[in-house]
Amino acid sequence: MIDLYTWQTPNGEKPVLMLEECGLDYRLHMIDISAGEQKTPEFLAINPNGKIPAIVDREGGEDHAVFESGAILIYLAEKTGKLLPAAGTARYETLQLTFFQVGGTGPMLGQWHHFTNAAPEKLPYAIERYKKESLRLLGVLDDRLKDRDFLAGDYSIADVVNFGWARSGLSGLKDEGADTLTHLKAWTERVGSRPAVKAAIEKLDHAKRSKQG
Ligand SMILES: N[C@@H](CCC(=O)N[C@@H](CS)C(=O)NCC(=O)O)C(=O)O
Repeated sequence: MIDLYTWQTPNGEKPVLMLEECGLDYRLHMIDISAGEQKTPEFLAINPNGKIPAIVDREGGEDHAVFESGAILIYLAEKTGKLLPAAGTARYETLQLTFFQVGGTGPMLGQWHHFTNAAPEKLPYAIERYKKESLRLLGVLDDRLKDRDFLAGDYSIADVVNFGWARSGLSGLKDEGADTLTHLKAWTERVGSRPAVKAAIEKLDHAKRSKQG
């Protein structure tokens, strides 16, 4: 059994999608980041970085904790042999598009969102900088998808990791130019129609509502 500690955010939904795709048994523990539950000593013992998501794999005799969403997806892919080719060009194409997300669209869209919606002061330079870079990165994905169904050949962890942030960027930046990214939009619809993705989104939504009472 795998324990998953997460919340309903684009980073938090990635391992839920992956666990559903892989058909693994897991327990969902909702860590309310708006209430600071990611900074409790119990959670910091699992992820000293104090951010969701994290997993503890309790199978195989020894508990194994993994944090960082990209590392969690690679861990689960290697555990099951699913969604990450074992070797060769296809493996490195998948990994490069996975790292592209965790080091690119995630942080850039996260900062754009922060400076646009949360910062106490409106800083036009910061808003413009993160908007421009987010749109550029989403454009790279859009271009890649102009002649293929999935980001790295067959459906893979590259699609799982990019899905939530692409959807959030397309919606948040719709009036700022993201509405022209039609290949990316079609891909989010393709990925979003997968039964495992639908199940993951529903479970996370239900778990959040139950937690909030
Ligand atoms: N690079 C990390 C980012 C994780 C992250 O930023 N998590 C956010 C939610 S999306 C979080 O826990 N925020 C609460 C905080 O920073 O205290 C990953 O991909 O797992």
